[in-house]
Amino acid sequence: MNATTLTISSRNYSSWSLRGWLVCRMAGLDFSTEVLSGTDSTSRAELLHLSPSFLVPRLRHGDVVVWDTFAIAAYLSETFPEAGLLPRDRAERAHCYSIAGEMHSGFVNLRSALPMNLKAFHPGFRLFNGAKADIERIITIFDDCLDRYEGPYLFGSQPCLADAMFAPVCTRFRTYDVKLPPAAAAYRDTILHWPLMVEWAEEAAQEPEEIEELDMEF
Ligand SMILES: N[C@@H](CCC(=O)N[C@@H](CS)C(=O)NCC(=O)O)C(=O)O
Repeated sequence: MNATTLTISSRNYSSWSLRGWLVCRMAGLDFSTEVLSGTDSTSRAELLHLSPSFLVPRLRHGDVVVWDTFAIAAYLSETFPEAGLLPRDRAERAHCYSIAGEMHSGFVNLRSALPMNLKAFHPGFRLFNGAKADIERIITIFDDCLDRYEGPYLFGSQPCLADAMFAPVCTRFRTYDVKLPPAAAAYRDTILHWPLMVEWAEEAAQEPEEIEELDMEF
């Protein structure tokens, strides 16, 4: 087994697994992916043993163990500084940390009302006001970045940590048929066609059918 292992849960439902996997791939890490479903007691016991937070993603890189998406990204950007996980410019990096941090700690209404589910499509989905406020803020973030750094990714021509953090949101915009202004819609499509996202979505499509308890933010 590869000494470098990323532990994740569902590819279809787990937005944090997706973010963790994206940053590992963007860093150029050679790793194997271990999927723990989290729905049966054996998997949960295994997860508790592997990840002190009881949450995925969790990365083992040789003798280093790191969990929580932001910590994994920080560790990878420190270990592979040339991989471009963060913008080179200090002010841009501060901006990237700020919006990635907003995603990591916020948008609770969006996350609970519009859970990631790559296989689903809900045309005309009715949004409640709390989720609308989150979506408006995310559109402002996208517009601001695309305007300042000229796209097609949030900080210019290459994807960085911020794109990994917002990638699951772009899948939710498609799943729940969220109407977006043109620049944000173009960015959503850039993310959905990002080769790493296409690869992840293809593997998610192979997962066993929907598990009801998982159809919630997670
Ligand atoms: N803040 C954490 C959130 C991680 C998280 O909530 N992970 C979910 C899956 S998306 C999880 O492990 N849930 C527990 C379980 O599946 O048993 C991070 O950034 O990694």
